[in-house]
Formats: sequence, C-alpha cells, structure tokens
Amino acid sequence: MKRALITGITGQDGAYLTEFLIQKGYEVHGIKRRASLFNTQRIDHLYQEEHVKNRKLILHYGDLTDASNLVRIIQKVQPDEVYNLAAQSHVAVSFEAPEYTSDTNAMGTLRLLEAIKMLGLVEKCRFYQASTSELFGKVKETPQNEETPFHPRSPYSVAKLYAYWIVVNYREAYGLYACNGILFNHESPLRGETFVTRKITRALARIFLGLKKFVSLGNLDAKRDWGHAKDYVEMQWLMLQQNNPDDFVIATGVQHSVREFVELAANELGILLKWEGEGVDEKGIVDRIKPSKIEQRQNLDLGQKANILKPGDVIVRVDPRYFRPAEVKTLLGDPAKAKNMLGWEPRISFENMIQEMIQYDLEEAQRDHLCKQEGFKVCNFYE
Ligand code: NDP
Ligand code: GDR
Repeated sequence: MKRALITGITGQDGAYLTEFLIQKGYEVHGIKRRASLFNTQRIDHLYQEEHVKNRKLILHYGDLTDASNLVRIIQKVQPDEVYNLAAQSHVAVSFEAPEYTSDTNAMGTLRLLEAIKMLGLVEKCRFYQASTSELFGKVKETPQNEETPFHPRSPYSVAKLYAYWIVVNYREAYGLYACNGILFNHESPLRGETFVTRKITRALARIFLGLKKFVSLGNLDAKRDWGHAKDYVEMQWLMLQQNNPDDFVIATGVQHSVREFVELAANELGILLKWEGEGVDEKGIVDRIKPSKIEQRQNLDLGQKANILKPGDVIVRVDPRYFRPAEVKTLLGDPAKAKNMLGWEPRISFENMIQEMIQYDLEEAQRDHLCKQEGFKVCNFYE
C-alpha cells in the first residue's frame, strides 16, 4: 500500500486529493495546523477514530514554518509521495502579510525538500509542488504554457516563484522525482469563502434568501481560466505516476471575467442583471427575475423568494477595498502538454461548476434562513 503525505490537507485541494487517494487505496497522512477552533470540516467525513485499525487517514499537527516538526513527521511517515499544498494562498492577503507568506510558501517548500534529502528519502519519495498561474502575473504572451516567462505581481507569487525554482533545483541537483503543477484557478463548493468565485456564489445565495442586501467586489474585469478542483487534483497525482518528473500547466484553455461569473451565478438563481456606472461607481442591478428558474428551486421552499428581490435592486457594488496594489488582469492557460503527455482532459464544465456551487451555497443559506426564522442569531460573515 502506498503512503502519501499531504501538507495543506484541510484546504480545498487537500480535501479532494485525500478523497481521491483513499479511493486509489493509499494510506493518507496529512499535516494540520493547530488552531483555536476545529479546522478539519472539509475532511471530517473521511476521518476515522484513533482506535480504528488500518485507518486510511492519519493527521499530524505541524506547520510549514517549523523545520524540526517537518523532519519528525516525514521520518515517522516515510511517505512514497509528498503533496505540498500548504500555503498562505490568498493573493490579496499576501500584500498585508508578505513576510509570513514568504516564510510559508517559499521557505516552507525548501524545508520539506531538505527534510526529504536529510532523511535519505530522495530515492523513495516523489514530490508534488502546488505551483500557480500567478507566476505569469503580468503576462508576456497568451495563452500561457510551460515556456512562458514569469513575472509575478504579489508577495504570494514571488514566494511561489522561489518554490518553483527550488523544486527544479532539487530535481536537477539531487535527482529527486519532483514536479511543479502550474495550476490555473480551480474552484468548487469547498473553495475558501474569500476567493472571488465562492464569495459571489455564497453572497448571491444569501441575497436570494433575504439574508444579505448586496455584495461588494473589486475588479470585475479581471479574467481567469477557471476549472474545477476535483478535476485538478487528479492531475496532481498523475504527475507523480510518470517515468520522469516534469512540470505541467493545468488549465481549461477558456477564460471568463469576474463580471461574467457574477452574471452566470445570478442567472442560475433566476436573476438577470444589468450593469450601470463605471469604475468604483459600477453596480449590478436586478433587471428581471426568471420565474422558470425560480420554480426549479421550489424544493428549497423558496416560493416567496422571487418577491424579496425586484427589478431595480442593487445587488453588486464595486468597492476599492478589493482592488489590489498590483493586479493580475488576465490569465489563460494552454494545457496541451498535460493533454498530450498525461492524457488529461477536464471533465466538469464552467457552467456545471457554477451550478454546483450555487446549489451548495443555497443549502447553506437556507439553513441560516431557517435559524433566523426560529429566532436564532445568524452570524455576519467577513468577506
Ligand atoms: P487553501 O487556502 O484552501 O488551503 C491552504 C492549506 O494550507 C490549508 O490546509 C491551510 O491550513 C494550509 N496552511 C496554510 N499555512 C500553513 C502553514 N504555515 N503550515 C501548514 N499548513 C498551512 O488552498 P487551495 O486548496 O485552494 O490550494 C492548494 C495549494 O495550491 C496552495 O498552495 C495554493 O497556493 C495552490 N494553488 C491553488 C490554486 C487554486 O485555484 N485553488 C491555483 C494554483 C495554485 P488551514 O486550513 O489551517 O488554514
Ligand atoms: P486569485 O483568486 O487572486 O486569482 O488567486 P481570487 O479569487 O482571489 O481573485 C481572482 C480575481 O478576482 C478579482 N476580484 C476579487 N478577488 C477577491 N478575492 N475578492 C473580491 O471581492 C474580488 N473582486 C474582484 C481579483 O482582483 C482577481 O483578479 C487564486 C488563489 O487560489 C491562489 O492561491 C492561486 O495561486 C491562484 O488563484 C491561481
């Protein structure tokens, strides 16, 4: 039985990858951070109590900023494959916490690689690094592939650039089987609530149920190549199953703007939007409600919801708080190498992904709606 160690197991990709590897018959070990509240919600359904024999998922406390603890865990686990998914992964936050972001995303990667080398596991252990399309930043050519020059635009991506090259270096210097997956944005119902896609689906679902009036967003014209996380974790595994290690761009090859994402998500709820204003005055205004779509949602007991929203209501506002000091305006990937060499095709369409995210967030919002109706306090979440 193969043994995998996943850093960042409590995150979006960590959860999907754990599920995937367990299905493949792996024993999965994960590093979780000590937090003052539980932070394992995304993988709780896979967890088994300590006394269960032959457990498939085993968690270890740890942190990428603590080298001795990484050495201890790797020594104990003796992994066949390490997936380094842990990161301070929010680009905007990296401008506010640049040093911590660099320590985790750049030095954390080095610490893992050094631990593998020091423990004499270079022959046994394969290494996957969560690299990113943010490396392309201020893009030099479109679409971006493995040969496109990098120009990172944030402390997050500068740190990931170091991680990218130190992985290449350990491959060339020590013969470690190590791969960079240069993944473009990938989303799902498990996406963190402050990334733009989940922020939109979550907010629109809450607006739809009358729990919130409007959502504040930043640059609506930013364009991304958005795929589904479930499709992308399969790639992370595939990269480690080849004869030779290599780096791969993983993307759909299709691009949408944040504005289009908002429109499609709203449409999924039966809301047609029109846009008014420009720059920081820009607003998304309810133009029409589509009764047929609302009917589709009758199972959620939303009969009266169409009345909560009416044409003329402003449900999206642009707020300069969400503009970034240096923006990545556009990203579009060319996944030809992964398609040819790994035989990979994304399966879940952009539209189906939005549908799934809206459905999930509607169910969450409905729970809060019921609580509110019963007189319980509903938390106002940060964005
Ligand atoms: P998430 O933000 O959902 O998850 C990040 C994970 O890293 C969490 O488990 C988090 O723990 C953990 N973590 C953060 N800091 C540390 C630390 N110092 N020590 C140990 N663990 C830490 O990210 P995703 O799942 O979306 O992304 C996975 C990886 O892929 C990240 O490295 C990201 O930068 C990269 N990436 C993501 C893309 C995407 O579109 N999702 C695209 C390209 C690259 P906790 O739960 O406690 O916060
Ligand atoms: P990104 O994802 O920065 O691409 O990094 P995010 O969803 O945060 O932003 C995408 C684009 O949307 C614009 N935007 C907003 N972004 C957020 N978060 N909140 C807003 O209100 C908002 N309004 C507009 C942003 O300016 C940006 O242009 C993600 C992370 O998962 C990284 O870890 C990963 O490396 C890259 O994707 C690929």
